[in-house]
Amino acid sequence: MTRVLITGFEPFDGAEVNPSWEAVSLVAADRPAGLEITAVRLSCVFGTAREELRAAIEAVGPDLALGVGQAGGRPDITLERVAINVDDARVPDNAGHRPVDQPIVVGGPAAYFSTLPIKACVAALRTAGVPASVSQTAGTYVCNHVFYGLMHHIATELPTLRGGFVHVPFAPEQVVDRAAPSLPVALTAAAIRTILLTATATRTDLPLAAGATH
Ligand code: PCA
Repeated sequence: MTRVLITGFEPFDGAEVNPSWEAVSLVAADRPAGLEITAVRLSCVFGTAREELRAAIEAVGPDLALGVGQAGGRPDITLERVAINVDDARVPDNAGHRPVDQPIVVGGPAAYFSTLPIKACVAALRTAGVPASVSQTAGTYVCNHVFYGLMHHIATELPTLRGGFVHVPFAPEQVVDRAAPSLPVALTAAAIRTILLTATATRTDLPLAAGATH
């Protein structure tokens, strides 16, 4: 049995839903075999979200921790490769804060890599018929903040915990009045399930080319 912590986010930037939490809660309700899943909804607030994640890790003691967030405008499921040590908010968070060029951890490394098999996850998703790719940036907003916080926690205190982050597209109901890509929440949930099962079963990542020129 693999103990898994998955997190989604509350809605932000004036939205009414956040597909990351909608999908994560579906995955937890579905109880995939072999996985003991705890789902936690994080605030979209710098600092607070990291503290909520830390408390959840302490409460659950997971083997695997996967953060999930919405990346509106992206057309596919993206496995994040790297978390960077900077907060630079395009819009205020849900507490009205808008940090610019602030380190997440003062004196911390510039970046951490995901320790999940991101290439194997992309391959498994594509095989399952779900559009997926590797992303080279998780942005500089609350998702990257939580991802960096997770990887810093792992690097400094919990070396056996495996962790990473996935961004998901808008849900269709968020884009009914504009030409923007979306993915049904049930498909996003199926994708998260596939990622968890692939990450559990895969210790050495595939050498799949998934780079980008920008
Ligand atoms: N997406 C935002 C924060 C919360 C969310 O779901 C981001 O990409 O940073």
